[in-house]
Amino acid sequence: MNKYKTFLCVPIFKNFKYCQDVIFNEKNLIPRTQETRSLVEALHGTIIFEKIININFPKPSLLVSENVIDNIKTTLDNYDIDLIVFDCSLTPIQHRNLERSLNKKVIDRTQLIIEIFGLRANTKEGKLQVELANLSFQKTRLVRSWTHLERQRGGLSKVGGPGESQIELDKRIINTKIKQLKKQLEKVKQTRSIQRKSRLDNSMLIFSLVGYTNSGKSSIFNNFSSSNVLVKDMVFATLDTKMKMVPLGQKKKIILSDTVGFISALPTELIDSFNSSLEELFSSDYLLLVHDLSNSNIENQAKLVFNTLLSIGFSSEELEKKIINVFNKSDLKSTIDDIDIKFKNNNVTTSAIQKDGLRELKLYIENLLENNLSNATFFIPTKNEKISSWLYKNSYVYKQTYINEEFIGNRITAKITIEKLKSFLSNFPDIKVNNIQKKII
Ligand SMILES: Nc1nc2c(ncn2[C@@H]2O[C@H](COP(=O)(O)OP(=O)(O)OP(=O)(O)O)[C@@H](O)[C@H]2O)c(=O)[nH]1
Ligand SMILES: [Mg+2]
Repeated sequence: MNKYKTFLCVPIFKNFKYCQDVIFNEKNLIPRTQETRSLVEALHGTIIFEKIININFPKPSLLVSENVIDNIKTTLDNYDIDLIVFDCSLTPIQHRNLERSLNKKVIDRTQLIIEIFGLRANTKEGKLQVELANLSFQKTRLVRSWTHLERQRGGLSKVGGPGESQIELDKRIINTKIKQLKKQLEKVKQTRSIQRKSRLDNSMLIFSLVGYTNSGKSSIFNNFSSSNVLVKDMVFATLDTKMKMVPLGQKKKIILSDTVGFISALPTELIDSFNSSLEELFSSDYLLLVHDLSNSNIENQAKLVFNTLLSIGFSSEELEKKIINVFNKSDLKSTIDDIDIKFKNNNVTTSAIQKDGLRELKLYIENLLENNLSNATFFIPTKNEKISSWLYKNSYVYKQTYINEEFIGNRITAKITIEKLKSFLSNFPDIKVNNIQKKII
């Protein structure tokens, strides 16, 4: 595969007013640049040249000064470059003028991330979401001036295709397409929601692996579920949510889900589009928040994940109950004493690669299950057999005895979650239930 020979420009905004995102300041330069290199790599780019640009006041028309432009031009004369990546968000005007002045294809961080999502999306829903994000982005950038890459390589972008950016895409056409896509997405979402409902109609608790991209979520998922999800030292290796049943000790089972990783300055176009992938998280009983212990930006990454979870609708109290911090990559750095993150006390330290701490994590989960389950004995009259099947579906039944005395029917002993027990009691108020082990509030 052809690799984009890339010139990476990393702006540092000296004036805090211009760096709304925590990653764009000087302090985070090293981890941020590492992350952007990884993003470029994920787009099959090879970085030929890298430049840090200090910006006091971003120029509305060009972002940087003429001096900087001349400087970049000199580099372009000396190296064979086919793509310039600005690691920030460019306005449409800045974007167009930079391409014109530098006479090269320029993309910003937003476009970089959307393109990677475009490469990675596998499911129908994922593909529709990326297309929608891409169109929303294109809509703001109808004036495009450089088409070199599109013609040579068949396009960086899925939208348009070879040569199409030559023709100015008409806003009206884009809007119609956006409407159609939204409709299609709604349909796919409805189907998924039905599937999810049927999947959730059982007693298993759902644990979702969430966290910053590249922290090791899929590595843990694969270890627990003997799956083969792509694990790669690359941002956004996973895009589509995967769910699998994981057996634990004593006949207990959970559903484990692996989700898309978070990243700083995720394009708003994508946040909107990917809300539905994150919606899966609402049905989770617990969130296994995976951190990369070896990353020097770990606290900011944790903050970003936490704030995103808040922004999609979780409350802080809910998160406090649901989050279990998994400090992964302990083979690279083992201490967590110097780390200051929310709800740090609920934690397990792991190394997915060396399979350290995974047993402890399983035990931690088993304990949670134990605390969440109550024993109970149900007396189901023969004429109410339907209720027995409800119990089989919604609890862990481990004993059933037929009784033919003053009561005729089945005595079923089961372990059941408190929530399911509550719903049983309200749905079937006439059924006798004994030996409930836990208090129901
Ligand atoms: N040293 C070390 N590397 C690890 C560990 N766990 C995962 N990795 C590596 O970290 C990289 C990312 O792992 P993934 O499991 O793909 O991470 P992820 O969180 O699923 O990433 P995305 O899907 O991109 O969000 C891979 O190269 C893994 O081999 C670990 O415990 N120690
Ligand atoms: Mg992954």
